[in-house]
Amino acid sequence: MIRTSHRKAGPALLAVLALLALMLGVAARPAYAGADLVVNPGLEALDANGFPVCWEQAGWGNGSVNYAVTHTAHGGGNAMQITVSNVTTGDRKAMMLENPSCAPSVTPGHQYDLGVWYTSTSADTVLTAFRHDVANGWQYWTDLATLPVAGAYTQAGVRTPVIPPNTDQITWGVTIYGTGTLTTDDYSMQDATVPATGDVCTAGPACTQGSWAVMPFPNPVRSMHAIVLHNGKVLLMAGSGNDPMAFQAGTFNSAVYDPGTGTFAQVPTPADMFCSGHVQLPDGRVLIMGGTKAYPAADGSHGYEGLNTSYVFDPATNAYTQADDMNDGHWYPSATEMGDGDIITFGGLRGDSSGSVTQEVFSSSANAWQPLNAVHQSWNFFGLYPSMILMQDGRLFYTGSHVFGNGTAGSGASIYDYDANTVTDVPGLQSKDTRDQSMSVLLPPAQDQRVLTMGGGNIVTNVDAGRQTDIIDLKAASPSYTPGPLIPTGTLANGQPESASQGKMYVSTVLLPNGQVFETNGALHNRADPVTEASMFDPATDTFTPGMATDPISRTYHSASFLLPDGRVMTVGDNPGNGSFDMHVSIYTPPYLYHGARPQITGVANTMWSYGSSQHITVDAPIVRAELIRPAAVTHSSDPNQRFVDLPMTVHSDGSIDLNVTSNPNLAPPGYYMLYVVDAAGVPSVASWVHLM
Ligand SMILES: [Cu+2]
Repeated sequence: MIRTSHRKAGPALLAVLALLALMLGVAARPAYAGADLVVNPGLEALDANGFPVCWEQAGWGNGSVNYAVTHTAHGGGNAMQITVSNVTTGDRKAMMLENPSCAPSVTPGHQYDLGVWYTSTSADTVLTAFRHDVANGWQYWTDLATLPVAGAYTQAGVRTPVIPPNTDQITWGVTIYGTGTLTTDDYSMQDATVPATGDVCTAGPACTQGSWAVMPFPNPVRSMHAIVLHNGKVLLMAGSGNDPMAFQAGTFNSAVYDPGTGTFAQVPTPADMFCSGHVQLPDGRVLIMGGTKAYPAADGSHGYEGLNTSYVFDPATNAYTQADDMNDGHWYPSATEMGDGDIITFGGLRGDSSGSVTQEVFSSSANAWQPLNAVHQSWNFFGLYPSMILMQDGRLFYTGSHVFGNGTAGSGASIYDYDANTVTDVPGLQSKDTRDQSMSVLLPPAQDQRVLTMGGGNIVTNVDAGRQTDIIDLKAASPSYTPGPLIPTGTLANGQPESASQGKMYVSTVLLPNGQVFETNGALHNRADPVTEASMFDPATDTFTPGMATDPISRTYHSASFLLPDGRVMTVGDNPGNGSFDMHVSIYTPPYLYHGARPQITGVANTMWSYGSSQHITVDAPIVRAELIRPAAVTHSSDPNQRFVDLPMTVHSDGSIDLNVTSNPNLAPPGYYMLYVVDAAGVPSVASWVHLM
C-alpha cells in the first residue's frame, strides 16, 4: 500500500494526473492506476487535536458517541474508533474531509475500488459515499455496502457505480447507526476503469436506434394489464376487455404468455379484472384488487362502478384464488408495495361510482386486507390510478400522473406520510391539469431517488397532449419538481410532423438494464391521433436522444410496454375510440443487443437474498455494473413499482463478484427481481431471478 505518496499530493498534482489520463484516453490504462487516492489512508498523520489529518467526525441524532484514535491498528500505529450507545435516531461516521486537498479527485464515467480494514461489534454499519457536484457542491451520493460484524481486522471492498457527470471529487467512510464499536484503518481507493471494447455493431441503423418486430402470433386477450412473473412469463389480463358485450355475457379473460416459446395459456378468470389494480406480493404471487362491477347504465343513472373483490394469481398454478374483500369498491385503484411487503391502495371509483377516499392495506404476512379501523385514512381523494411511488424513507410520492381529467386540488402532486397520516403538497408540477395519462417513473438508480413525469393530456377538454416533463429529487429536504427537457416531437397518422407544442399522452417508459429509460407509445388526443415517436432518456444527463426505432403498431389508450427478462421490450394493446383493440404483440430490441457478445451470469451462489447482504456471483466476462430490476406490473401507462436498484460490486482477483444489497427495504421492496450485469460497452446479460426478502 502506498501510505504517504498522496499526503502532499494537492489538487495540482491530481489535476496533472487527470489530464494525463484524458490525453491517453479512457481506453488507455489510467495514469494513476494502482495508486491509492486516499489522503492519509493509514490515519498516521494527526492534526493539532490529535485527530487524523483530512478526516472529520460527522453525523446526527441522539445517544452518546465517542471518537478516539486507537493504537490497536491494522497497520502502523493509529486507527479510528467510534463507540456509540443509547442511539435511537441518527448515525455517526468518520469521513474524509470535504475540501479540495483532502477529498479524492475522480473522473466522471470511471469506477473506483474502495477498501477499508475494520472491526465492528455492530451489524448496523454501511459504507457511505458523498460526491462534489461542480455546480451544486457537496451532496450525499449513495450507500455502497453493509459491513458484517467482525471481531478481528477484516478488509471490506466495494467498487463504486460509474461516477456521475459533473462530479470532480468524492468522499466516503463507514457510517454506524446502531449501538456498538467500529474501528477502521488503512483505507484505499483505486481507479478500476476497464478500457471499453471496440464497437462491433454491423446492424446499420439498429446499432443506434434498435429495432422492432411484430410477432407472428396474436395476443389472445384484450390485455390492458401486463404483469411479468418470476418464472419469466407474462400475465396478460383483460377481464371484459373494455367490451360491454363481454361484460354482459360474463366473459372474462386472461392469458399467460411465454416469451421463450411465443405461446399463450388461457387462464379461467373469475371476475371482471378490467381496470383493477395489481402488484406482485413478496412471495411472487400477484395481488389483484377491484375492477369493473358495472359499465355505465344506458339511461345515465350510473357510471362505471368498482368492485371491492380481490384475487391472488399464483404463477405456480396459473390460477386465481379469491382473497377477502376490500372495505370499499375500487375501479382504477393504485397498488404500491411498501418496504415491509404490505400493499397500499388508493383511489378509483367505489361501488356507487363515486370517488373512493378509502385507503386499503393488504397485509402480506396475514394474506388479508386489513379492516378499515386498522388502516390510516387521510380521507384525501387521490383520483384514478394515482401514481404512488415508495420513497426511501417509507413515505409515498403522488407524482401527479393519473387517469381521466384534471389533476388533484392544490399543486397536483403530494407526499403522503402514512405513519403521520399527513398529505403535503409538492410544488413545481407544470400544467397539472394536462397530466391525464402521463407517465411517472423512478429513475435509475433507485438510490438517487429522482422521479421523471412526462407528457399527458386531458380527456375532458381534449386539448393537444403536451411535451412537458418534470423531474424531482426526493432526497431534498423539501422536494420540488423542476422542468425537464421536452419530449421529442413525433409524426401523426397522416404523416405530418407534430408542431413544437404537440406531445403525447399514454406515454410508456421502460427502465433498461443499461440504466437508460426507453420512451415509446402515445397519442395526441383522447383515444385518437397516435403519435409515432420513441426516444431514449439518459438519467445521467437528463436528456432525450430522439429518433429511436418506432413500433409499427400504433399504441395509445390501454397499451403497455415493459422489459422482458432477456433485455428486450414487449408492447401490447391499443384501444382507440371506435372500441377496437389491437391484438398484435410487438417486441423492441434495444441498440445494446447489436453490440457484440453479451456477458453471462454463470452462477448465483444463493438466489435467496437478504437486505444488507453480500451475494456472490460468477460471470464470463468483465462487467462494470450490476442491478436489480423489479418485474413490471403495468396498466394505463402506470407502474409505480417499476425500479432499478444498483448493486455496488466487489470484484475478486479470480473475476468473481460480490454484490452488495441495500439494507433499506424501501429502496427495494421484498419480492422477486431480475438481476442483470452490464459490460463496459453497455451490453447487459440475460436476467437471473433472485428473491429478496
Ligand atoms: Cu382504462
